[in-house]
Amino acid sequence: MARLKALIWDVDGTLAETERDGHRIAFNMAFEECAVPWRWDEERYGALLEITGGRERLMFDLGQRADAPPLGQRDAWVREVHLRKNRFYADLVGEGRIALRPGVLPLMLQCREHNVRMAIATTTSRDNLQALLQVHLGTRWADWFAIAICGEDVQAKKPDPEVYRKALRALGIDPLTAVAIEDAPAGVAAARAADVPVVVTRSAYFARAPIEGAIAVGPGLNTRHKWRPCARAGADPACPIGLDDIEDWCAQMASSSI
Ligand code: XBP
Repeated sequence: MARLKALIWDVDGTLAETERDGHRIAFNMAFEECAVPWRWDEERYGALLEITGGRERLMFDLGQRADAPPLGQRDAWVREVHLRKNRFYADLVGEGRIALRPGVLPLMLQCREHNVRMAIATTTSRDNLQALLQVHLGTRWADWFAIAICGEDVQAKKPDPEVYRKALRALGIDPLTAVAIEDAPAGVAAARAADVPVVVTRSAYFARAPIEGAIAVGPGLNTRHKWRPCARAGADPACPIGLDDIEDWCAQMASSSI
């Protein structure tokens, strides 16, 4: 492979456990504020994650409820609840209640040190991204990334590859010189359809989900334990995953496809 030029980060589930501990809680707070009795428990929300996009997820759920608002009012209702959800979400992450997943910051710092550019490719909105990253990377968080493509920047959300294609175009690089970091099958499908190799750091909701087409799958970037293929031999297993490991996996992918 040509040298790794960019890491493209997914956000929800990959940078932080924002689905279980953030969006889900914030949706429930919005339901309460809108005086509806529904609450999404962890299990129900996990099943709903098959639908990407918060508004789309809520609309899907309404389609299964007998007590949902009438069809003609649904769009406006969903918009209103989603807006409120995002306000609660910004408060939750703004208070620093949701940490970055272990291993994320060390890999980001290594990218900066070695001039490997970074990008964001996410289904969530720029406001939600900003709320999360300014707490952890500071008010100049955007300077860490060459480009951030968010939900409002695309016509079709993941698993559609548009978000990755846009990120590649903005970076001006060949997909095989980038690597995506994802946590879930929809994200893997989006990156693969754009020909970007993917490393999967499984999140709580996708701990056992079948993953196809990734160059490596593991439990988190903070450890070299339990990665398939194995992380760099001889390195301390307690060390986080680094650029060397990612380049090894890319090289293995390249040699197995000859
Ligand atoms: C994950 C998603 C998002 C969030 C909610 O995006 O599916 O929909 O659950 O975000 P990714 P919004 O993994 O690509 O970061 O409510 O802002 O849509």
